[in-house]
Amino acid sequence: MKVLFLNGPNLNLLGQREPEVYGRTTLADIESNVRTRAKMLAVDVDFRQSNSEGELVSWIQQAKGACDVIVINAAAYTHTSVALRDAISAVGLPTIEIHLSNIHAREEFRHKSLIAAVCKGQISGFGANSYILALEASVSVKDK
Ligand code: CA2
Repeated sequence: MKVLFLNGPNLNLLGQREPEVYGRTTLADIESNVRTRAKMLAVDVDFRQSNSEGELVSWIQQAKGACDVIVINAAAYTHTSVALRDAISAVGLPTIEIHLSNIHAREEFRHKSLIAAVCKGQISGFGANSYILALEASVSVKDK
């Protein structure tokens, strides 16, 4: 089983800027934690980040036939991107939306996710552990 982790804009800055909001853990630390847990679960992981909406759309399209589940932290595109929503819907792979912060406890503009309705579910507010929870959910969501 293979899980594709996609990370959207500015997540490459994790741990380097605004630690009071997003903590001190870097995206590389998160990837390493995910890979450790994935080994225990016998899951293959592809872990990517892009600041470009188009690149994220292309990766979602290419996941068909290559991955079983997509886990996506679309970052700011969560709240704006019809293109990501359409790509997730078109590809039809089980997709799990994740966030480090609880988007529903933040500014009003973050409460709306344009991708939520085409995802299996949303994990939001558990910091770096949101990624591990999503990996574990991927295993159960795969064949449903
Ligand atoms: O909580 C999350 O995971 C978010 O997806 C993070 C996004 C935000 O736009 C979403 O509303 C919620 C922001 C990611 C930007 O990450 C930064 C990291 C360090 C410094 C600045 C931004």
